[in-house]
Amino acid sequence: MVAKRQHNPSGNNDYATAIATDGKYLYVGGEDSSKASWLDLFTNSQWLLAKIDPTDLSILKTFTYNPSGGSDKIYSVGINPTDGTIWIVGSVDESNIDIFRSGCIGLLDQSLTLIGTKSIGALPNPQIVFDESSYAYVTSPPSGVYGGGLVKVSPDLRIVKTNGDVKADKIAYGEGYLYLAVSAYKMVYIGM
Ligand SMILES: [Ca+2]
Ligand SMILES: [Ca+2]
Repeated sequence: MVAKRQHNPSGNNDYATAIATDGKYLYVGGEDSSKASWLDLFTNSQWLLAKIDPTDLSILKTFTYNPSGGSDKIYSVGINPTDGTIWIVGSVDESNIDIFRSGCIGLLDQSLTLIGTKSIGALPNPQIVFDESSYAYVTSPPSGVYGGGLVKVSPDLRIVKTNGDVKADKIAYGEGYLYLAVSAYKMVYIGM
């Protein structure tokens, strides 16, 4: 290992769950529990994105977003190849009941100023990829007893197409095709 940098925003559990680069900086996304307290049983976490200098791993800037009073986290970070905007996708867990979690996109400029957000419905574990026209594709595997799917989003944050039949854990794009990695799920019925 050449270098290491730790960032510990709270005394509770914090997670780094996503990383991307625009060729100049690193962007690491995750979950920051600094908003949580014993009053809400440590469930009020928020999205955290850190902009990092790759030469010394120093943290240049951080961005937090707390869309609900529940557990919220970034699952994936993508860089728009055309304009360099930073797209963070993650979960919103208003109820703290797993099956009701939803997904959201946050769109930021390179100084980590929030340009806009877009709810993507029941896609709580979203992963993002771009095509060469800078359209984003966001997919999520099934969660709980429902959820998951695929949405195509325009560079100005409009949902242009949805496909509820495609539910994937990870996604890649190349030469006009989307490539999806999917786990096999098995429903477990207790007491039946
Ligand atoms: Ca911590
Ligand atoms: Ca929260």
